[in-house]
Amino acid sequence: MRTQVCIIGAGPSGLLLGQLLHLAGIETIIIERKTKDYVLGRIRAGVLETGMCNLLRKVGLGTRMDAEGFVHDGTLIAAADRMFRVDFKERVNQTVMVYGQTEVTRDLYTARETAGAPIIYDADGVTLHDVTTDAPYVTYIKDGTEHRVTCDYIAGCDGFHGASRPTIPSSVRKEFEKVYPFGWLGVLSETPPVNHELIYANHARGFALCSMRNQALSRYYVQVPLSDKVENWTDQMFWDELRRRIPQDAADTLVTGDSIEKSIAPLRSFISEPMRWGRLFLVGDAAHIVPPTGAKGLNLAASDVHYLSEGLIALYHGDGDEGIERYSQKALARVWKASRFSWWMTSLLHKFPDQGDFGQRIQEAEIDYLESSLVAQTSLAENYVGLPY
Ligand code: FAS
Ligand code: PHB
Repeated sequence: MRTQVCIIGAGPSGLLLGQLLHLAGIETIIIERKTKDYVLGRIRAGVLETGMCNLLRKVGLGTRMDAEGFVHDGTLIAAADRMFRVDFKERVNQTVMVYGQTEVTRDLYTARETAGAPIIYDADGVTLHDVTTDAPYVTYIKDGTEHRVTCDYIAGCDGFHGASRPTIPSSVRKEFEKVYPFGWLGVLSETPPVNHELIYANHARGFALCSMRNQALSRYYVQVPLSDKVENWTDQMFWDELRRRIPQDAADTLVTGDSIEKSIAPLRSFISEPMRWGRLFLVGDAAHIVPPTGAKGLNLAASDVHYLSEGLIALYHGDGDEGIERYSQKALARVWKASRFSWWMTSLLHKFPDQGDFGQRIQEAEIDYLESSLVAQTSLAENYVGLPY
């Protein structure tokens, strides 16, 4: 098979890139390791920055999002015995959209299928070849047969555990990593959200987050030790622990129910530089991971896709190669700023095993400062709603 851009991975990065390129008349093939149902079964992000919303509208996927998503003007921060609100609208005149990654991915699959553009599912042994030549290609095995896709460029949209990043020699790659000494135990339940906005809670027992997908589907998280296992937690244990960590009036009104998804995600900050090597471009989680505290992971994938699609479209439309030449530099500039914010939110709100009394007091002072300073709240707001592309 032959195409112009071979995209590896049919998660949000690969699908959104594929749709933007398709609409610009650029041929793509997407190669995905799993099935569509498996990809849609992963419960992940919940908050979209304006930039991502605009990209989805740009590819004609704004209707369901704007109808079913929830525009949030602010968020709540709880600590010890109090809770205060950071008003995004007031501070930076911007908002975020609460619309689950699962729905985003579902919409993107529908758009790709409607366009009749190819996705190869259940592709094993995906391997990238000759990426530093002008004739790169990708091989994969499906139904016991090896297939080959020759192309002009390869977009590695295959996530943290994909095949793309390792294709770049370790002598070329510089990787930055911070592994946090805890994870998030997340529960999805068919219950009404405890509040119409998100509650980020700092508590002596550990962090908690109250989020949602819609008025009848709630998403909650509690910080757990890295050694913890999801099988150690009954639903009742989860609800009891969440109630201990959120403000009393929220705990009193919390509607609990059976979990329809329950999992533990480790938290890490990770960035691999450069995001381009020859004719291979890394996009989204293939290049970087952020702790979900700042709701940035999915949104960084979107800004990578924006930069790369703009560069490839300019190139194919005869407007030069500056966009692809500057892709890695431009994408990493935004990635590092979002990583800083995600690290800061994580440091502010979680209990660190080794933080000691001084660290606890510093955290409390940081939250006191945030509560009392509109300047501090403006800084949180401008990062949370998303820095400019
Ligand atoms: P993805 O990992 O979503 O997609 C990569 C795709 O490539 C997958 O479909 C995979 O099957 C495929 N693939 C992998 N290896 C392959 C190979 N060798 N060949 C072919 N295909 C291959 N972000 C937030 O903003 N908020 C959150 O609350 C949040 N929670 C998260 C919870 C978990 C457990 C995880 C893992 C991530 C979470 N994230 C969150 C981040 C997440 O949303 C990512 O940022 C987002 O999925 C990035 O999308 P992609 O870059 O497309 O990577
Ligand atoms: C979620 O709804 O899953 C969610 C929301 C905000 C975050 C992390 C996760 O910061």
